[in-house]
Amino acid sequence: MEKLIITAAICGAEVTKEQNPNVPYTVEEIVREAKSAVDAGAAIVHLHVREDNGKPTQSRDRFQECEEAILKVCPNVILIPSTGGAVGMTPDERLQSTDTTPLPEMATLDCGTCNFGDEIFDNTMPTMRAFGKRMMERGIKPEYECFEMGHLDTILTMARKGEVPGAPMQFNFVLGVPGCCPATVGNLNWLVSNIPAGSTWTATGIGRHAFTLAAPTIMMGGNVRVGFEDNLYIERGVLAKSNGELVEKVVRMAREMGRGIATSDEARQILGLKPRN
Ligand code: KMH
Ligand code: ZN
Repeated sequence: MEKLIITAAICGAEVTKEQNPNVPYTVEEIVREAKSAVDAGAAIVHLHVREDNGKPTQSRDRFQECEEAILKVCPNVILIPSTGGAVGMTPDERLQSTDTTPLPEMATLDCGTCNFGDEIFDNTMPTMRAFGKRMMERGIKPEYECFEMGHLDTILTMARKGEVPGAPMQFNFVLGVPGCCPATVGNLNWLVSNIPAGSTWTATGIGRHAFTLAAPTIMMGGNVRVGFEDNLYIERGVLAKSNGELVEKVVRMAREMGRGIATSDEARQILGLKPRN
């Protein structure tokens, strides 16, 4: 089995300091959280950015500032900026995270519209075509985020038509968002059974499912995402002190199950990215 790639989703667009005071907003806080995750064993940081007051933004300049600051202290980490942003943002607003210099190695590409709590996360076919075109033009590898079973078929059909980048594809199955696909082993197994041979995949369990989905994922040979974007607790009723603490728990679980942890360079090789140096 390949080594385990751990992604830390350090910030997200929905969670707040009121829910956990360690959620990062400022550039300094975002760097602090990225470093804590990388030091603990994360090979990848999935990045959203905020204004200093916590408002989610997809500003190209804010991504540039945060990415430069993270890379100063974690020079080898793989950054996956969000093109999902926050519910209600326009496609053009969301795509700004693919405008940074240097271009990101990867970016998320959300694979369909879905309920998202009380809101609707809007990803129409034209939006997804525009995002796929942008990533093909710029050589950015998408991480295909699927929140629903049907999202997988949607994105595989688009890849067959050449509307989004094709093999080798990297999927992130985000399970347990209220209103979307539940975080069960059966659902995960169905999704994993239906990806093309040679693909790679990650699973993200939302809220209390963070670690109950991580365990089967480690055993099934997938990769794991954790972080404040997805879950604020290290255990029932206990807030996590940092993203690093959440990553450390996955590292411990993997060690117990006999799976090694991939460095960022090893993750580049597993994901089919160009070597950094
Ligand atoms: N904030 C969510 C509505 C992504 O990063 O691409 C969408 C999201 C997905 O977080
Ligand atoms: Zn995200």
